[in-house]
Amino acid sequence: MTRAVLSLGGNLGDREAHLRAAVAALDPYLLVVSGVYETPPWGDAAQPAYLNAAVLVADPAAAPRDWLRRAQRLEAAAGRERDPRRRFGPRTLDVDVIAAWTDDGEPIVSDDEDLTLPHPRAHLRAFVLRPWIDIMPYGQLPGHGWLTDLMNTEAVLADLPGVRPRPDLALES
Ligand code: PH2
Ligand code: MG
Ligand code: MG
Repeated sequence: MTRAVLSLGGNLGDREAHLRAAVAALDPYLLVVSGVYETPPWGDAAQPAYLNAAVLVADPAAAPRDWLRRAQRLEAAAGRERDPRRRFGPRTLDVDVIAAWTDDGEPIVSDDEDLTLPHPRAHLRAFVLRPWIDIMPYGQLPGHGWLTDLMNTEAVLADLPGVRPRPDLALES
């Protein structure tokens, strides 16, 4: 059994439809879905605003690699195209495995180059932490401590004012 937190984001095409389709496809594994947030593009300013959300998923049979494979399948279903020259460039849908835990609640650590767990930059990203804290208010990012503390770091505080809730786009059915 593994549980995982997935970060969902996209800024091309029908952003809301891409998030909805991903959440619908994850339905068999879905435990909790965050609110939707409109967020300024991080890392490459010349692109539209993103919609971001986070989900907590569980599967008795899934290893961390299975979450990665499922994430990539959802990106492909949204017509994701990768531009190797723009690492942080625009995309229809990005699904990142942020953290995963065993059945016993032990954090899974991996430095595999395809799947680093926990995600190496999650602690710095308001667009990951803000939705995540919706679904795990007492959560910790393995290796970095309480989400509530991470929300108060300089890097995250600088970006938080730009992160706007979109209650009109609730993904939960
Ligand atoms: N994802 C990126 C690059 N920049 N900015 C926001 N606001 N939200 C994202 O999900 C995002 C980003 C690369 O994965
Ligand atoms: Mg990403
Ligand atoms: Mg990604």
